[in-house]
Amino acid sequence: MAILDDISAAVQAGKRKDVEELVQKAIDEGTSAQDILNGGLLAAMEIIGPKFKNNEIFVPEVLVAARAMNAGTALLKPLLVESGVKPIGKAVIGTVKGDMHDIGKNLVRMMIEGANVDITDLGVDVAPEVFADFVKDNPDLDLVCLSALLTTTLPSMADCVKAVKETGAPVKILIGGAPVTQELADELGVQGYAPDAGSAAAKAAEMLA
Ligand code: B1M
Repeated sequence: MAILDDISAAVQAGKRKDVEELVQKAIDEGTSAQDILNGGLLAAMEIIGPKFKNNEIFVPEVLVAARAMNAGTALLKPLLVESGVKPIGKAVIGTVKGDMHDIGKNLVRMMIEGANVDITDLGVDVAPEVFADFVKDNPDLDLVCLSALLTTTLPSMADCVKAVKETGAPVKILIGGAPVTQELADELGVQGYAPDAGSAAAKAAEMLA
């Protein structure tokens, strides 16, 4: 459908106003919220993710695209709720204790949100007990996402993983950040690692499937 391709193109170009206008037009023309989400907004993310991963586009482009995408999702949200389309899962994200870096974490959050996941952001410098308390307070939580940018905060990431595991809740854990590797994920016994925001959204969707 041409309008869905136009929505996808506008998201990729980061044209927030165009996205809002086109999504509203599609709604007014009777296109279902589900089709707009899958065929327009999420279709754009499927193109942006790999491009970012392959260094064809960079942080500023991804940020504006994610913002444009979120503007479109905001218009669809009430309709999706009405038509019973549920997010694919519930997640929480934060940068681990001692670490104040949040640019990458914010990108990851936006991309995961774009994959239709209900995600809460606990911010930066998040202590293990804060993650653990959130897990305990939210029994319907599926996924805990931990970000670390400093080699010195990798032990803090390990503490967060330990605290979440000790709650005994059946949540999965996804980790990432510049010094984080698949080897560390294996060592910590977590279910997921992603090297960048696009892969994190794909991995989260895979882990929630
Ligand atoms: Co800091 N810093 N910094 N810094 N900083 C780095 C990370 C550093 C590599 C710079 C360097 O020395 N070359 C270095 C770390 C060295 C190391 O430990 N290996 C460093 C240092 C040492 C420090 C301080 C200690 C400096 C000091 O005070 N002496 C200090 C620490 C403060 C603290 O956290 N306690 C510090 C402070 C800061 C600022 C506050 C000035 C600022 C942060 C601002 C902010 O975030 N609001 C800052 C910045 C901006 C950087 C650099 C320049 C850029 C980081 C960034 O935002 N990159 C960085 C050097 C660099 O990377 N060139 C550096 C862009 C972002 C999109 O990428 O964050 O990697 P990134 O996120 C990626 C992936 O990592 C991944 O996806 C993201 C998107 O693709 N990812 C995940 C991230 N989280 C994920 C989670 C996932 C999956 C993927 O699943 C849940």
